[in-house]
Amino acid sequence: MMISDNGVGWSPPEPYATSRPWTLSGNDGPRRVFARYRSGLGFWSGSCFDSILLDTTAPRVSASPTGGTYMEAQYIALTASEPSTIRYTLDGSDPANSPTAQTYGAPILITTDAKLSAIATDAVGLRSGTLAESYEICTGTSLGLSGYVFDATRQNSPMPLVVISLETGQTATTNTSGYYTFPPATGLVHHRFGDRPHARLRHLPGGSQAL
Ligand SMILES: [Ca+2]
Repeated sequence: MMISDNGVGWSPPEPYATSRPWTLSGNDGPRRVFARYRSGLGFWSGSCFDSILLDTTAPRVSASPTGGTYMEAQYIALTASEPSTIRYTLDGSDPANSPTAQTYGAPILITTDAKLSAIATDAVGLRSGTLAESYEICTGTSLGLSGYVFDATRQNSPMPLVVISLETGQTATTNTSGYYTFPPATGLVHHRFGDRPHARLRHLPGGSQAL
């Protein structure tokens, strides 16, 4: 028998076998594999072929919008670079085997902080790397700051002590971890200062939360 991937150039004749490894050359896509057989009398058959989808490329998966801090709930759209099944989690666990993993169908509404992990698997089972995006959703009543920070001393470690002033006139000072808390009279506000260009307040009527 002889094998070909174009029906023109053929492999050297070899003993008949019901299966045989065959390396396809060229790019991914629909391909054909041709074969010819020789009878016991020495006559070669015409060529026959079968089709295969050659796919050696794993998909890529991306999220829009990407992770970050948002002041309102977000719809997160997941996109694969080729037709794929996308699995995801919102708790940071591995979407390949987590019990919380879900199959993506439509944009995901995120109303609270979430750690998105997603993988895409294409039609032949090739799997993307794991996409990881963190979302911080700051919702609730926003409290204005008057002048943001009016006193910051840098000698404290690991975080500077910063005095925060609200429009109500109340002030609070960060601790050495960078957290500050206003009393419940204003709605409890608890935030970490130092990792953003200016303080952003989160109003948590039900209690405090370390970000
Ligand atoms: Ca592929």
